[in-house]
Amino acid sequence: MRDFHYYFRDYYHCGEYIEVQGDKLICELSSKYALNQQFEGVIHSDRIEIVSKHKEFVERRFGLGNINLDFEYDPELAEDGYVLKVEKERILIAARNKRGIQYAVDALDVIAESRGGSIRLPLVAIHDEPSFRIRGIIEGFYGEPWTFADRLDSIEFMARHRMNTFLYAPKDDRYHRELWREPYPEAEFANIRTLKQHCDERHIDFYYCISPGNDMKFASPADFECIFRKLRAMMDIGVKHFAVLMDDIDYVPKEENAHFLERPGLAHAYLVNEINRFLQESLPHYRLVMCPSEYWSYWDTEYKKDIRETMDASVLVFWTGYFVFAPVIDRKHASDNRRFYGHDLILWDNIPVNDADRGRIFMGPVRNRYSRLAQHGHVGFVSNPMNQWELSKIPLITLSHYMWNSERYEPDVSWNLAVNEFAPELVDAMTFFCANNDNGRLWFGRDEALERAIETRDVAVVDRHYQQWASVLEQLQAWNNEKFLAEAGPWLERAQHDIRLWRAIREALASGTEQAKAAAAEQIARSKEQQTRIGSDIALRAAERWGLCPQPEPTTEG
Ligand code: LTM
Repeated sequence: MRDFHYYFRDYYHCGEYIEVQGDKLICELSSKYALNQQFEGVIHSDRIEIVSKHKEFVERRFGLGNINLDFEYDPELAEDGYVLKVEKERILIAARNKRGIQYAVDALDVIAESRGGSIRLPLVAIHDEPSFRIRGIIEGFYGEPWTFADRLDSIEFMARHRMNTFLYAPKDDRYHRELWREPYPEAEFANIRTLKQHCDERHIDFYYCISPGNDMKFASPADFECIFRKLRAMMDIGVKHFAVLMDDIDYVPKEENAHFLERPGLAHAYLVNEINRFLQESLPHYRLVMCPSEYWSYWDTEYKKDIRETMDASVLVFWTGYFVFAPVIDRKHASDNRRFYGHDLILWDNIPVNDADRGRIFMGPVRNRYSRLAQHGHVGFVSNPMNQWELSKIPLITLSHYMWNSERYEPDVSWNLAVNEFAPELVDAMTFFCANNDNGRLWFGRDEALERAIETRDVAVVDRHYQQWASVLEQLQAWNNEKFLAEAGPWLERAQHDIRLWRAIREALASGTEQAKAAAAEQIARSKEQQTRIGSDIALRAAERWGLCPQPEPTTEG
């Protein structure tokens, strides 16, 4: 029996099923959700089709469906939440917004089982709703931004993983940060327009983020006009949500800024309030988020006080947990900071971003986040991923589970589900690859058996480790995911190098000849030159511990 209890918040099933004839669920829809039906974009499965009873009746094709489907509007449900009931004679979906309907239809696809000519559905009642109202991705890292194709794929990915928000903020998009005053060139703007359209089609909220803090003149109407012009251009293509990012700048006011607004908190609140006023005048519905310069601390400051006392209450505030890469975010950090910032918060989690660790990839799950952040003023949770989009998917699946149901989240369960989803034909190999590239910012644990082997000079244990690596590499390199192979390439090469290093070490230990020792020394030297790193450098550390690393010549100076 397939078990969905981890995937859905409340899942009631007593062991009964119905069998629907045909390869597809052709759902005859009766809807009390709205008088004017607009359900385009809620189905993304080849196995589900919705035919409207009314339309079919008019076309005299009534009766073509193989199951009845009722939609209902339920204002009591949480935003994006839904109820899905499979009964003997019909399916019922209740939701409060269109995204809720989409998630319910997706859920139907998840529980349906194709059985060659029929579809089996469990008789169930599912009541599902998210922990966070805002869930998604902020493309907010330094270094090479994602490609346009990556972004389109990420939108699909988010929709399939019950995320609803994409914040566009690549640090190296010069028009987002360095050239914030200048309009986008036509080609780049056209890409943003297409991105926004895809977000609309998949019910993802698109946020345009701007980062003027490096050289903004707070008293300059011309500078404000540059910002408004940029936001206006975005509004013209339908963008409704915005963020002002004041992270990673020298935020101490100088010269005319200091004369005008003395303290950075006052200056940043002023900037955001002006933008908020502009949005209020321009849009009936929008959201504005700001990232303060002090986004990672967990104590109160004058800056936070100025923000909480002077910035408009409706503006949401980002923070990253305590420290830029927070190993732990607990209840006290969360509730203290809600109080210090004085606004509803969105956690900008720097997981799995690797822009500060370019030699590493972080394939582990999110860990150690308080299970009830939402009960302490956190209305949103977004992830800042790696420059490598394809590799980000495994950690992001675990994050999507946390965002949907943080109360029940279990890192290792989610990690396993993520690997199974990402590489179903290669689960063992991918699990090994991920375990050896766990997130060094979150998890400091090491493989105990290997650590003991290094301590006790247990060659056989290390040997088995590298035999496993050799088999894993062979499997991964034969996989038909080109994008994965391109992005993971440097780390696969590094693993190949470690295997060679280990073989040289083993040879040097076994034969003890000067020639073998020299060969090992050469591999060791090459290892030390490598930019990329995997896990805890077992072979190199074994070589160091076992006295195989050439010692530097003692200097005669002094
Ligand atoms: O985290 C924030 C708010 N800002 C930057 C990010 O742009 C960057 O990707 C991460 C990781 O290096 N660190 C930051 O400080």
